[in-house]
Amino acid sequence: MKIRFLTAGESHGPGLVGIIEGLPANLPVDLKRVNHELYRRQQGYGRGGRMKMERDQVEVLSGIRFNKTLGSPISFILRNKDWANWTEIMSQGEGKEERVITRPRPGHADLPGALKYDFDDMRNVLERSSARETAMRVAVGAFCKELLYHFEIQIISHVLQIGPVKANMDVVQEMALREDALLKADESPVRCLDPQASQEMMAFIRRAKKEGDTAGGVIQIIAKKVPPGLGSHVHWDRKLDGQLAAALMSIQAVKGVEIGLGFKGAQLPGSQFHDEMFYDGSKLYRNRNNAGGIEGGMSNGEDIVIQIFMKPIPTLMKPLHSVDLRTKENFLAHKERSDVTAVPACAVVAEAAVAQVLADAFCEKFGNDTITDMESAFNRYKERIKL
Ligand code: EPS
Repeated sequence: MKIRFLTAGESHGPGLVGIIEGLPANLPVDLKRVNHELYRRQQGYGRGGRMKMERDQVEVLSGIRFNKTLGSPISFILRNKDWANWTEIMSQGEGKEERVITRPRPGHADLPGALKYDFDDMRNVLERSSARETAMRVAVGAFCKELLYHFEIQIISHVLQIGPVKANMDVVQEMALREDALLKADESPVRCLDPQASQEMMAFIRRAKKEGDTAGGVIQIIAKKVPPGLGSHVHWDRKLDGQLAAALMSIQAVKGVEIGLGFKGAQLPGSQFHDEMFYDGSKLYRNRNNAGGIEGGMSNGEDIVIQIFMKPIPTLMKPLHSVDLRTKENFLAHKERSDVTAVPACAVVAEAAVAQVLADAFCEKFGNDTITDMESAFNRYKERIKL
């Protein structure tokens, strides 16, 4: 592993902190672009009150000088505006025991976290398991995207399904290949490239909200212009698909990852599943991309295509059945401010996770001391394989 990162911070604490180590020196960094990624994560139809309050922006503490990386760890903080309302409840010294959580939400980290860490106030679990932490993943991913942009790699995401409402695959697959796909997805309040389905998804979210319910969905992430040979077949923990799946599954509420055609491939014979190769006189090409751009744990030069499933958020305004852990009485689960759906935001977080894994694999393949050495290694490689 060449790129490492740590995140810290509680959802209603003073702020979030991130450190990323391993990006090469002299990489141009546009902090406006980094903060724009944080803004993108805050969008999406169906989000709760918190996103109206916060204006997520990182303040960089180290690792960057004159708009370029130094090769040293980049560290940054993001202050929670909501902290002002939680100073006593989240105090690091004496404080107030208020908003105590004793009734675990089914599907949330509440119960296993309380048992594992010996807490009877599950606020101590919620504060860190909260998807607020994904703001830091997006910041880490945004720095990694700066490296990928430098080598013209683009990562896009769009929403395929929210609840039962599905996008028309013919419409979205064609649009996803266009240059402006990311901008078009950003323009939809649900990040869906099918305008008709976008409207239906929003109507579904409104219905779920009225019923005190939440909604999950399916997201597609595509990485374009990835060179072949990232990752490796030689050892299990170096396989690119394994690394991508682990990074994506570590995002709060993500419960499934498919590469390329995914589970639909189970019904096809090998002759229809695998992507045939042809030579057109100057370059090798394929008739399809069912492999999703990865063969043998390595990128193969095609677009990397991934789908992920995000489960519905477990905080319901019409709560499910639960048990009070202090009194052992049957009760309804804890309820507090939350989102009806965060699927569009999760798509932006997923882009960041993919960016981090690809940047790491890129550094492993081409070295990560300084950008000029990396460029020479990359150009030499392109020349050898005649990309
Ligand atoms: C989130 C911040 C949270 C939630 C949401 C995502 O803020 P709060 O809990 O103060 O409303 O809006 O988190 C969850 C849904 C969750 O289950 O943790 C954010 O910054 O994205």
